[in-house]
Amino acid sequence: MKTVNTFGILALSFGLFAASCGNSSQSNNETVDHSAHQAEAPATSEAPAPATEPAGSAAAASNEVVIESNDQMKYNLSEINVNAAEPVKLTLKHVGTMKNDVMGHNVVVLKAGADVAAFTTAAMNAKDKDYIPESKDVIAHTKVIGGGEQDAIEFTLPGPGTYDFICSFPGHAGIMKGKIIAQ
Ligand SMILES: [Cu+2]
Repeated sequence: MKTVNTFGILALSFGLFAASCGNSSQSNNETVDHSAHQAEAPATSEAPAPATEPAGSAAAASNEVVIESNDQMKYNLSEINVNAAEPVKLTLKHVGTMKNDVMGHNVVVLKAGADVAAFTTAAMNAKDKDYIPESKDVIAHTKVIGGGEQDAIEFTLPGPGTYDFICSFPGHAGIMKGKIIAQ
């Protein structure tokens, strides 16, 4: 029994060590990441964006959109107002820790009037295509990301209107959905 306790303490202190180690290495990411995945290096350098939902500005049109997603299968935004005449830069961040095969998220922007339910069903069977089935209704989409990752896309909407966006990871679109209102 004593060995179990000792092991528990060791595991705990290792966990703490690993956590503090993770924090300190994060500040050094700029040098460390060069040899690693290039796609993630700019992600971390852009990361220190402050809170993305200042309560008052939700209705103000901005074409620089940041959507957060989490381990609770939620986006932090359900309505996004943009200027229809200009390109939209949309960044999806996964602020959770779960991997993309378990709690993966994306953002799929669909054409106005798209059959969201039909698209969602088709997406379930499109795992080999990153859950983006062949469809005329897709305007743009991010890749499926896991905790700690982000992906940015840029697209231009066809014109003023209301566009559905969803997460097409199986089982998520019922909750992870919203509207882009372009004026
Ligand atoms: Cu999702």
